[in-house]
Amino acid sequence: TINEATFAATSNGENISVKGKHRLANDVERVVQEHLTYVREEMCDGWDLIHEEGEMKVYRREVEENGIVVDPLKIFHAIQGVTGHEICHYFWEYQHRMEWETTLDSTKIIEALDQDTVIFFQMHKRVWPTAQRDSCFWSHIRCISNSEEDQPTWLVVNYTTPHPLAPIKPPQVRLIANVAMICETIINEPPLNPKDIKRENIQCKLAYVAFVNPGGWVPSAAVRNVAKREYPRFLRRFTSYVIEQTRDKPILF
Ligand code: 16C
Repeated sequence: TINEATFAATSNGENISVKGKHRLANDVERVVQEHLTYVREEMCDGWDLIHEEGEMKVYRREVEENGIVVDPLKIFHAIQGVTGHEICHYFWEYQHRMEWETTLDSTKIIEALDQDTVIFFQMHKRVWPTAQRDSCFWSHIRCISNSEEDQPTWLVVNYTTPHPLAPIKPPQVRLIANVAMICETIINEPPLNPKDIKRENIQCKLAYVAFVNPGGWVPSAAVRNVAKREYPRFLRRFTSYVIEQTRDKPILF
């Protein structure tokens, strides 16, 4: 039988869903797999290290499409005392967002597709003198088991999608984002009994990947300057927030 969700998805000719899955499940699967492949690729020609701060390394590749800056960005970081699950939890959960996001005027969930996938509508801070940007994207959190012994990989992907509850209303410009946070947990000098693992034994290796198209022309130098300043600022603030929030809580593996 065709359920309502499957019919809605097939009748407009896109996102043919498998029964029991939501209408964007195939999209989510494809983009998650692309990120898992992409994050493992070597950083070679064309990538510039634009910022280094302790364990944090920010790389960027300069790319323009029709005169619009769409520079891919990759950040690698290592954070002591937190797990990949904790980092992804705080990055994905709506109720924490405005506590660490400094580049937003507002955020809201406009649809829940399943318990791990929601659709956000966000209004970004205006960068004078350019038009204000908004965004609408599905946001998916996932745990991937690698082997019995290893800690799982956790990831969050945020990927632009259109939505009837989020029409584009000029003068706002819709930006296009494809962002991933991919985390592994390392346990240093593991005690014999896993129950004895302390925060000082754990470390999260994090990769943050962003492809952002501002959705319309913005002066190249301005975008690159804002990006170079704001991405490290975001990761610094976000990771300190997670450390602060988890300090006295039981470790979430
Ligand atoms: O990943 C981040 N946040 C997530 C939850 O909100 C989500 C966000 C995705 C959108 C990321 C693009 C942000 C572009 C915003 C343009 C306004 C910048 C305002 C600056 C205010 C001083 O995945 C963390 C996102 C961290 C964003 C850092 C800002 C990067 C700027 C990129 C340059 C775009 C310039 C466009 C000019 C209008």
